[in-house]
Amino acid sequence: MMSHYASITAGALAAGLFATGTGFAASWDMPTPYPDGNFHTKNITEFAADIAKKTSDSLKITVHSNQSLIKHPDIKTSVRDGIVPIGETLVSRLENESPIFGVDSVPFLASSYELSKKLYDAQRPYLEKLLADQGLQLLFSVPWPPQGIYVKKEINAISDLEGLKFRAYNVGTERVASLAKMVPTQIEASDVPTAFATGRVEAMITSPSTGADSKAWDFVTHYYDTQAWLPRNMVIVNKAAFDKLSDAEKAAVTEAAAAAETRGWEMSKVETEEKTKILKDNGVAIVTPSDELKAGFGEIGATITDEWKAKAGADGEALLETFRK
Ligand code: PCA
Repeated sequence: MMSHYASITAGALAAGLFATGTGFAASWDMPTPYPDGNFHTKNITEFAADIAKKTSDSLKITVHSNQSLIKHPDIKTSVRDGIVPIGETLVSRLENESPIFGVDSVPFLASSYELSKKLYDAQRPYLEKLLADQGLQLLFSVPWPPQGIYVKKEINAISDLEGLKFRAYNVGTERVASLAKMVPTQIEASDVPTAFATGRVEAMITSPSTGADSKAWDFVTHYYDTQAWLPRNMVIVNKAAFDKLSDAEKAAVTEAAAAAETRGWEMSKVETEEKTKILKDNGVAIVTPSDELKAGFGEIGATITDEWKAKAGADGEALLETFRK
């Protein structure tokens, strides 16, 4: 575990966590999971620049992208424990803590930006409560483009996926794999190219963004544009670290977060088209799923929806009711 934090010194951390609100400039290290070129990272870099500007550099955030400071599975815990004051994670990566975190990855529940926004609005109070219970505060949350299937062959039905080694990134994608009789393995986005190159996996479901980031044309031939769900990332802050900021710094963070959320949703929409074109330009066949494939995936979605409802209990029911209003 320590190796993840090797690149920051104890002194730098102490300065980041304790020097705020006392007239000294604060510097915050911010681990994120995805690469520099990714739109989420670009948005966060702008968020950090915005805060530096608004506070005349009294609060400086250094973004450590691509799991370079802390591995994705450890980012939430590290922010909770105050090892770092702020970080980004995929919301649904936390589904094993509570089903509420995974609602954005239930297939076909909310597969447009409009519905994704409605689902976020419905989820937000529960999300904030779950995070607050761990001393965490939600700053903003931005969706990935809709999720599609990457494979090395033509697929016309779910049965064509049977037996494939499938790259998963959360509980929901593991469940999709199991229901399609595939064999799931959890792999972080930054490890996708190696996982395909070494044969650990041979198919995945993700966005055109992560497909383009990982140069999917090197290892697959087809992209099935299933538009199954739009999973979101979130930026969270350690509440105790936030509370140590001056009022002006707090306002700068909150305002920059609101701006980043609006900007991020717009970037995501633009990204969908741009990155799908990049896949195409590099020779990946962009395919609209056949009716049979759609129907089969639809059934998997219905099963996962029922399973999610059963797991998520009264809170889940209330969340879905708000969403459907
Ligand atoms: N990219 C991330 C999560 C969803 C997405 O589109 C990934 O593949 O890990």
